Amino acid sequence: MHKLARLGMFAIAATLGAASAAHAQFAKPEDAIRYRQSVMFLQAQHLGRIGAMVKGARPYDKDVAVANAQVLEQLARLPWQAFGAGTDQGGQTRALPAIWKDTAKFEGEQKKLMDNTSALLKAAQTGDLGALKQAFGPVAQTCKSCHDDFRKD
Ligand code: ASC
Repeated sequence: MHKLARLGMFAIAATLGAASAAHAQFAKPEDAIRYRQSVMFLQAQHLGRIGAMVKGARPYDKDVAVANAQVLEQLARLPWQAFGAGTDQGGQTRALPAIWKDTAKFEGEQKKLMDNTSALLKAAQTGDLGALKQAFGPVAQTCKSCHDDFRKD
């Protein structure tokens, strides 16, 4: 195959790969549930690492803050595609029916998390612990407000 044609095929494959990651289809509802729960597990881990510095339990380290904030910014985009129709599993998870009823509000929480994690990354990149502390609150608060409305207990 011509070099350029091969390059073109690669570009198309790479684009499709990125698109399918962003619009993942799940083989079965259990996979969607495991996916979103896995993402939220990671979110708790990475937010916790920044939280430890914000609360003074760990020494402040700009590089650690940035690395974790980068992961959080990416993770914030991921869980939502895994809340598709038919993934409520008859109330066997902590996902509340409001997720599928009050879609606009749920999407508002999604946007808040994406915006607040982007702000957290920018704050981390300043290297200023005070800025990191300020940006940490809104992220944790968004976890909480979304769980209050859309998660059981
Ligand atoms: C976490 C976690 C949450 C949020 C929330 C912040 O680490 O598991 O649900 O932070 O507690 O208020």
